[in-house]
Amino acid sequence: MTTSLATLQKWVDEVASHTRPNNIHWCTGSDDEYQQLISKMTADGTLSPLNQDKYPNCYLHLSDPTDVARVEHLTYVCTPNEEDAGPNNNWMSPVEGHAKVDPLFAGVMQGRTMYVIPYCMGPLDSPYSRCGVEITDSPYVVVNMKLMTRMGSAALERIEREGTFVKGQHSTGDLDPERRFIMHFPDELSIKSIGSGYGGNALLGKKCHALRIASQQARSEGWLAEHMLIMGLESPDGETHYIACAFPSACGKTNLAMLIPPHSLPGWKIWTLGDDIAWLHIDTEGQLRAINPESGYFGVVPGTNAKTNQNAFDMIHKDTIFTNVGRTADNEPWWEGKKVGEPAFDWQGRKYDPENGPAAHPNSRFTVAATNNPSYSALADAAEGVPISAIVFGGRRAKVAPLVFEARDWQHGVLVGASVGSKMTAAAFGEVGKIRRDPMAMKPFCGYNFADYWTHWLSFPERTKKLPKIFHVNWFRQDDDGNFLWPGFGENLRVLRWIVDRCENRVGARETPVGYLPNEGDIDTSELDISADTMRELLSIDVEHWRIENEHFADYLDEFGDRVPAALRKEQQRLAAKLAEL
Ligand code: OXD
Ligand code: MN
Repeated sequence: MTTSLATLQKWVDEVASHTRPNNIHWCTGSDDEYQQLISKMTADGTLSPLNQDKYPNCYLHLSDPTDVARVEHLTYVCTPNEEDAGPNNNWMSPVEGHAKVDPLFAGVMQGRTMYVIPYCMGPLDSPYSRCGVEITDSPYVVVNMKLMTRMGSAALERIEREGTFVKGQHSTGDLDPERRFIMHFPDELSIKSIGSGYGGNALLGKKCHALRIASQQARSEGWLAEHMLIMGLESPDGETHYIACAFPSACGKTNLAMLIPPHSLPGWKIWTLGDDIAWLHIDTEGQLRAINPESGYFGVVPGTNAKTNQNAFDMIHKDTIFTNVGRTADNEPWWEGKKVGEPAFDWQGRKYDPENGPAAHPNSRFTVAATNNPSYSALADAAEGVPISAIVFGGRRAKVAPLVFEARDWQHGVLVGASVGSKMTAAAFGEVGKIRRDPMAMKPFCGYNFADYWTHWLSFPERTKKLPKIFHVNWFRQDDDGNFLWPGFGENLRVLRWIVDRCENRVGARETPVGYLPNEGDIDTSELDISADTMRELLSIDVEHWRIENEHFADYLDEFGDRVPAALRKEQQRLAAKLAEL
């Protein structure tokens, strides 16, 4: 297969003549193609079949041990002007960026097949969707892209019709961390990634296109590309509200998006639309609507069990690619927190020995099509997306942030989102456990200067009067002995109910300097083993902690200099003044 689109053919020819593959395969996205690639990879050892009786169509990939997470320190935004990338990104000029990676691509595909993957981020017939083409020498990337995106012939047809697409050039290279770069060229709508096969670095439709490049496009076109799950909450009366929640990587977006209501809240249903990325547009009626550009999940495996996330636990029992988990003697995948079975081998293929650390890498992943999820919402495929009632920010904080609060208005909500801080997790190479600022959970993903990004967020009240309310949640608050105060998981629905009730003006709230908090008793704790004192602590504001937090945030804003929007500074100062009054 080739293409009628001359610009696409020309680019594919150019990449081929530079990288010199043995042959070129245009991906159709068919199930046969998927199976053939799986067979090829099981034959050459890239994948190992797992126990096919208990895990039909499931395979294990063990990556190079140095290639297990996103590499933020090797990820660059290449804009002509450094200021446009901002202090939140590593920067190189486009000339320097190309000069750095192009030599690494020279001849890199010799002896390999070059795969051309046309893909569509979002439903194939949605006006909000955008397309791209990834060229890669990794069949592992191809099968992951098949599970994660709408890829193949139908996407190519749309690309040929539209004539525009994001160009993503990827090679695993020699996997040497010294020759690993993830470069973005937003003005050219292109990405060049070399030296890594890991999801966020190599599945270019995901973080590189759907967040870094798309966030730039969204800014100039008046929409938002966000690191948010999308879920629907259906009440026992059959009323469904959709919410979009931004939490940093590995902070429970997948678990929340697939939440199973506890027995004590009968009649509630949760529908999953997405677990990682939301594209938000204002429709012709002024309503904010969301689509999930992806069609599969690339989720963190450890901790997934029948109690924490029954839906995920069930869906990964078939048709799943596991990366970097351990195995039982019976060849079933095994991970810490699975609660059943024993590890016999670890994620490096060694006989399991606790001295070597966990059996599954803390950032081991499952890749699975979204349709495998028992709570999958058919509206995930709706061209028009779903209307959003609430935007929810959150992070992993032991102190400071209460269980839930509501922003006063949109402008205050932008401050709430911009000041998100969270403990770092294994999803990225770096200091796990350290608190870092992660505005809107977009620190690793905003493809341009955060100051301009906040200005863009602040412009939304000029576009519509019907914006959703903004909230902040923290499932991770701890007591002085380090015990979690809130049970989390399915019980989080109790908090989401309060959020929906606030959106519908069905419940009051108490005003505090940080925002509106639930009145005592308004979060339903029936049949929950939690004392009134604990609830009070969960919903308390420690003024001293907040003052320090707000001062840190003011210092953080200073890093962005004059570009920080005045309205955001004003919100920060307003909070400082209110806290000072107490
Ligand atoms: C992810 C991440 O993989 O945020 O979704 O790292
Ligand atoms: Mn993510």
